[in-house]
Amino acid sequence: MNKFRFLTSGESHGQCLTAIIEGLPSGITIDENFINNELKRRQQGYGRGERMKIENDTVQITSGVRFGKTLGSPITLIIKNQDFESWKKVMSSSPEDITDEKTFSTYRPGHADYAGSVKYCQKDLRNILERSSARQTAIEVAIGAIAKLLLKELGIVGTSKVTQIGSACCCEDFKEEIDIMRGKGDTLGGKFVVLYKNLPVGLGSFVHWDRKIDGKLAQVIMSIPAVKVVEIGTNPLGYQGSNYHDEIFIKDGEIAHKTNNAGGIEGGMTNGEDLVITGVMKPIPTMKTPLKTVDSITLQETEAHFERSDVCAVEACAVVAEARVAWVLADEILIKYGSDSIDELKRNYYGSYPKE
Ligand code: EPS
Repeated sequence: MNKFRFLTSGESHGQCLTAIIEGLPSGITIDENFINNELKRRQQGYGRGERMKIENDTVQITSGVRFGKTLGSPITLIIKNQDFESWKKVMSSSPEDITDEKTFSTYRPGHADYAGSVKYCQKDLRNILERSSARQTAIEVAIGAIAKLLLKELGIVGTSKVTQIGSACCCEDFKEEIDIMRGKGDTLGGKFVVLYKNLPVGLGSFVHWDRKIDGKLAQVIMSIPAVKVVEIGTNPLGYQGSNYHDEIFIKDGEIAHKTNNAGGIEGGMTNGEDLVITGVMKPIPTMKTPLKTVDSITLQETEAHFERSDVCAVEACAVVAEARVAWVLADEILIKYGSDSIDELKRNYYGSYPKE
């Protein structure tokens, strides 16, 4: 069972996004500035849309933390949607406010609109868009920041970077690609890499499929909106066993691998090398130059709904992926070394073989 557990709630244009996190030990230092900086990173990146000019994502911690330290009780996080001011009536929970404003019925190909409306029996696709929007990744990054603060107590740190936008693999060309697509009313996807360092050996397990850490990591990356590909380590296609697998040797008196094609995971467990995960994000399906589609009410062929969107959000996606990997690592740390206080956790962690 998961030890680092949480639920999120909130619609894209609703009042706020909320999370309740449970399972963290007491005594972890919680730096609100760090969380807010992670939120800022998610909002940035060339190609983001008008919404990011409205929002200034900052977290409010309403439980579980006192004087900058976790209490061991559930932590509640809230991020207010600034845009809610313009959507109060449209997003009202009261039946008295019912309105046709902002309803739409033309499915956006590639988004959750069609399957979601069939599944939840909705004609107004606003009822699908609101929760399926990538807006919810803001609160996920705040949860990831809390997970990162736990990891930081043990010296584990993560970063990410964008390695491809459209067909451009060199960051000098990213802006140009995005500008061309903006001019066409089109969107662009891309590739990103997440890297975590200083991991212990043995997070995850080989004994059952659902305890393998690579499977858990693949799930959290694949379920980010618009992600279609996840790779761990070097893509093995075209390699022979002899030049793909990472030979083991003694380095400065310790066991190490000569290369890291496995991306830090062998047998569903961390092997002490850097964790390296690549994700590919498809182009955002909400497009200014709309695709052909069908209207869910008239069943006539028409053009897809567009309000506003990002041209490219791969940079934001990389930050979200970094946060989600932190969830998994924090969970695995708590499963392996778990305890009620950070002091106890550190004793377990530093006292365990083979970490000194
Ligand atoms: C997002 C907020 C959304 C979108 C984007 C991500 O805001 P709005 O719908 O008001 O423009 O900008 O989500 C999508 C494009 C999508 O298709 O889900 C955010 O906060 O990251």
